[in-house]
Amino acid sequence: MTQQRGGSDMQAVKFYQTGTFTVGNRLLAEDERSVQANMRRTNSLDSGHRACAGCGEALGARYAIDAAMRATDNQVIAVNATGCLEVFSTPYPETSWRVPWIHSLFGNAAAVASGVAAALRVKGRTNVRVIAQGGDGGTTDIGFGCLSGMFERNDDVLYVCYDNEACMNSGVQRTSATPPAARTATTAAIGREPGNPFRTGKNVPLIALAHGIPYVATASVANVRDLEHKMTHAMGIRGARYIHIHVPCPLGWGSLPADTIKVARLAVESGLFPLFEGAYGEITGRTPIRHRVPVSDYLRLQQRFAHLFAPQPDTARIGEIQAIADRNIAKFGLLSAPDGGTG
Ligand SMILES: Cc1ncc(C[n+]2csc(CCOP(=O)(O)OP(=O)(O)O)c2C)c(N)n1
Ligand code: SF4
Repeated sequence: MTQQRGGSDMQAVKFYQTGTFTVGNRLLAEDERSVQANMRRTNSLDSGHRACAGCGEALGARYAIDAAMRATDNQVIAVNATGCLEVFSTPYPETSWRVPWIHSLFGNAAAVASGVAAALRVKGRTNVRVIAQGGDGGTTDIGFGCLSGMFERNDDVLYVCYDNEACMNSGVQRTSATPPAARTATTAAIGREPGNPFRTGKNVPLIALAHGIPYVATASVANVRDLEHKMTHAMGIRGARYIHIHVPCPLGWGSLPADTIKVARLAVESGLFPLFEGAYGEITGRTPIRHRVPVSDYLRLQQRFAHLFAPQPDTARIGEIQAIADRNIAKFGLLSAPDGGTG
């Protein structure tokens, strides 16, 4: 619509719903809106950090810690393993964090967090909650012993793993979370088995669940409500908790920065990254797939899988990856409605 005033054309007024104020949120009661829809959210990872454009880890960390801040009335201390999240957010003497934040070594974030929780207990400050966070390399590989110890002692810490499926900060080396066939700096796309070999894998959320801890969940930056719900639920529980968030890395995955959410969503919708919750050793909930897609839709958007499609499609390997997704869908019941939910 063009408005006329004094004979001159005025700029059209467009009622777009942009940014965090989406239609869905506005139609909901205030206490039902997402944390990210609230202008007064903490914005725990503030602007000015040095993450790559489209970094899923930066997005995931802000979503997660903002939700934790709201759930605890801002009483959070974060312990951060060495990795991209730490390096891009805190180039000395600057920081983008708006929460009390401690940098640990690459492999001991869980142990440092356990120590912080113990100190708070001694001081009688149990209203202050402790979160440890790190990448998949710092969590599923080098920090795995400390993490398992934290679980076994049931320390009062929530550990959040931002899974970008490789050691990105040090130049995209393979980790135990790297998917089969993915090209990394240490799994070249050459030879009889190009990319990361097909092996057994290492499912750390299920391993966490096997410790019998009070809460385990997987989440994705593509589903902010689900992620916030899980963070909020975790902050309401005492003892050891674990949330594993899938966070695309445009640099390491060779995806477009603008496609970060699309790529994350396709990982979920294909069944390659199942969203589920568990407690005390049992799976208690799953987030169903809304529109199932073939894994090739997900793989095709990422240069790390380019060798699967050219010079000709590697139907055998794509088929093996599809079989992994199919097994996940069957195992977690991802095509049915969530337990107790409306789906
Ligand atoms: C004992 C030790 N080994 C190696 C390093 C070098 N290093 C720093 S960060 C990093 C990789 C981090 O990968 P990940 O935990 O997956 O986090 P991302 O950077 O991918 O977010 C490595 C190998 C280190 N800091 N300490
Ligand atoms: S390398 Fe990946 S994880 Fe690291 S800042 Fe860039 S996009 Fe984020």
